[in-house]
Parts: sequence; C-alpha cells; structure tokens
Amino acid sequence: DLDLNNIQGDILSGLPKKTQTYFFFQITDVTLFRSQLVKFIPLVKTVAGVLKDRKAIEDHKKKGDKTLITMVGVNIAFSHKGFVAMGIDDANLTSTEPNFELGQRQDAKNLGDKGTGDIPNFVPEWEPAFLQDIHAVILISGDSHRTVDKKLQEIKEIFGLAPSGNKPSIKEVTTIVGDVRPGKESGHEHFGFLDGISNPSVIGFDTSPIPGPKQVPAGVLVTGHDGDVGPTRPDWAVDGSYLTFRYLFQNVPEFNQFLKENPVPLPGLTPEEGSELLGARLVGRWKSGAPIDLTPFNDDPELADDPQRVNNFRFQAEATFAKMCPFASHIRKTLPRADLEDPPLNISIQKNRIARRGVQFGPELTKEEKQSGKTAHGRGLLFACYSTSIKNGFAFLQETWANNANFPPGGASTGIAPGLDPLIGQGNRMITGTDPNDPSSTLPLPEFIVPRGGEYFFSPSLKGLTETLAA
Ligand code: N7H
Repeated sequence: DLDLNNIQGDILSGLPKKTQTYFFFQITDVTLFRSQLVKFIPLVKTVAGVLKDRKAIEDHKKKGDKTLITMVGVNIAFSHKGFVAMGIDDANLTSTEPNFELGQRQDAKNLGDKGTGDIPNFVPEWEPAFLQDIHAVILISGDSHRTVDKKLQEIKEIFGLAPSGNKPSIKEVTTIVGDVRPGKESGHEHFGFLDGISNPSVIGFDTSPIPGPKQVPAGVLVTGHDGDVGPTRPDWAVDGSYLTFRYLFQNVPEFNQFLKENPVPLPGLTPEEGSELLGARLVGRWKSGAPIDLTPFNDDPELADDPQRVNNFRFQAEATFAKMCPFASHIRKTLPRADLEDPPLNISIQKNRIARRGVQFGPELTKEEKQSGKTAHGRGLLFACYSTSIKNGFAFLQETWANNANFPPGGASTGIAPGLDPLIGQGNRMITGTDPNDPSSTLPLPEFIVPRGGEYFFSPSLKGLTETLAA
C-alpha cells in the first residue's frame, strides 16, 4: 500500500548515481520561496521515477550498450530551522525527536564530535559553512557532472540565483560534490571496502531480497506506516523520512599506515596479509565485502560475489574466539544481529535500522600521500541515511553503540570490553579482539574519520511539498 508516486526516490531505492551534488541553503524570502517551490516540485524524482530509471539502465545494458545514459534525480529535504523559517508547524516531527529539534550543530556534542562550549552554545570543530543555519538541502544525483550541473543551474534559476531573471528567495550556504570512485574501486569507500551491501529490505517493496537480516516494515523508513514509532502524522508528514547528513573526512593514508604498523600476528601470515586481516577485523568484512563471520582468515571474493551468501550471517555465538568477528567491528557495532536479537536478550533491532545512501567525495590518493602516509587532500564519505526516527536510528547507533566500549553485550562473555567502533567511534578510542589468539590484547586507535559538518532533515512527500510547503 505504499504510494510510490508520493515518496521521494532516495528514501526507498536510492537515486542512481555516478555523482551527487548536495546544495545547502537558507530561505530568505518565505512567500517568494513558496511560490517558486511550485515550479521546482515537478523536478523531484519519486520512488516510481527511480524504478523507471533503473529499468532504463537495465534495458540499456541488455542491449550491450556501454555508453552511459543521461540520468538525473532531484530530491529536497528541510531542517527544523527550515520549517520554523517557513512558519510550518512541525511538532509531529520534533515531539519525539530531540535530535531533529536541536539540529545537528548542537547535537554534535552528544554525538561525540570535538568542539567547545555546552549545548545550546556548542560549537563543533566543523567547516565554517556548517556552523551557519541550514534550512534545506537539494540533492541532485546523476550520470555525470555535466548533467548534474545543468540541473543545478535550472534549479538556481527557479529560485532566483541566476544572474538574470527571478528575484532570489534563497541564499546558498554551501555546495558539496560527491563522486563514486573510478574503475575497480566503484562501490568501494575510500579505505577500499565495498559498501552498500547491507541495507534494510522493506516488506511489500523489496520483493526479492537477498538472504540476510529480517525485512523491516515500511514504517521503519517511511512515516505514517506500520513500524513508524512516532506520533500520529498529519497528512503532509506521511510518506516522508528523516534524512541524516554527515560530512565525514577519512584519513586514508593514516589508516593504511596504521594497518601496516599493526599486522595481526597470526602464524603463517606475511606482514601484508596480517595488515589486510586487521583491516577486515576492524570493518567486519574484507575489502571484497566477504564477511569475517563466514571467512575469518582469508578473503573470499567468490563468496563476496554471491548474493545468496554475502549478507547471510548472524555473528556466530558458538564460534571459537579465534574465528569470531570482533564484537566492536564496524558492521557488528552498527547491526549486532544475533547479539541482541537472539536469546538470552531477544531484543528487536528493527526500529534501529537505517537506509544508507552515502557517496564518496575527494580525489584518489596521490603518490605523495601514499609515500608520506599523510593526508594532503580532503576526502571521505558524504554519509546520508534515512529512517523514521533519528533518535532510534543514526543517533542511537552513534551514541549508544559506536561510542560505547561495552557494546555489544556479548563481549562480556570474555570478560573484556569490546571497545569503540574502530571507524566511527568517538571518545577513548580502543578496540579488543583484533588478535584472534589473544582476547585480552587491546589496540589503541588514532582517529580515522573526522566529522566536519552535517544536519538533520525531513524529506517530505510530494503531497506534503505540493499542498503544505508550496503555495
Ligand atoms: Fe558504515 N567503511 O567503508 O568502512 N560501513 N561506514 N556507517 N555502516 C558499512 O555491509 C563506513 C557509518 C553502518 O547491515 C560497511 O553494506 C565508512 C556511520 C551500518 O550489517 C562499510 C564510514 C554509520 C552498516 C562501512 C561509515 C554507519 C554499515 C560494510 C564513514 C551510522 C550496515 C558494507 C566514513 C552511525 C551494517 C555493508 C549491516 C556498513 C564503512 C560510517 C553505519 C565498508 C568509511 C556514521 C548500519
């Protein structure tokens, strides 16, 4: 019963992309903005639109045509500050969602970002642009910079930012461009690991999910449906989703250097193999995507390529310590499958699921960076995720799981705290369990990922945009 023509495309299917531009802005003239929004709405790509695009890509591939087809997808989302600026009552979105109400700049302190002062005057160590108020973001995904830039220009004209024509109703705060990595690295994030393997599959929408974690009811990702634990939604706030954006810089040469200096000391492994194994044990997957839980000591690209197996694991409670995926590995921290869902705890984690839609930004490593082991050019992940609760979703994963050395609780069976999420954990950064033969060995970790900005948004339905936000 999902209305695919009413839900923005990035929420359920992800906008197809080789490149993606995030255009962040403030609304400076509300009345004018609402009238210009009427002209913008037809550009918004719905889930139905994305499905059509994906079919076109498939058909194109089937014909054996290797050229890219021109493709572009536009979505829009508003922050709480944006709704306030527009005079829209968003109480249904704030009443049970303190993170959304606060805004991410203040909430950054709770997330563990570095900075000065106390909430509400907290100033995180972020890029200056993200210290300003952001009212809304327009996402443009596409096959090339040319297509996306052209669409951005069209949008700027609608809102009066082109040199001639309309009066402006908005002010640009910042524009960030993300790019899928080139060649063989396509689909891999900057540390080199395949990403986007495990995302919640939605009952009634994903009709042939790959074996893996339980399907979620639509309301985990789309407001107003079964599984949305929020308050009753007014019409305009049904069929939407919260969008969490995080501007995350990755210290890639430093990460590689750290692996090089700390190979897992497993007999029979070369130092290079030991370093590779350490990386895999930090993430919970090998660079190919093959999970440590199924293949603890060797990468297995065949397994990684097999959709029937690549996500079909629970974290083996019965495995010997040596074979076990470290409790604090990134994918175990952020989706602790059997650790919580199975006896003795039997805790459902359905409400904690998020749909990740990020894209990489920044250049490939240069020769100099590889040699020096030091970052010279900013790069990382434009992290984006959707869910109907930030409190149970992104913020919960970051604060209660990633930043918590005692999570997941199964770690207690060894008497040793698992440590922080080695990638995104903030605080006293250390991990245990990376040495398969020594549960007690503790590895202090430098910072590999640095948050430099972000905001929380709500991505409304087409009906909400048309009937309530535009006028
Ligand atoms: Fe993570 N990485 O490339 O190392 N992530 N992540 N993430 N992440 C995942 O299984 C990465 C971040 C989740 O369903 C994979 O699809 C990087 C934040 C969740 O089993 C890899 C950054 C949060 C999952 C990475 C980053 C999460 C997940 C394996 C930042 C939320 C799915 C690929 C620069 C607070 C877990 C896959 C599951 C998987 C990486 C950030 C959450 C390789 C580089 C901020 C829920």
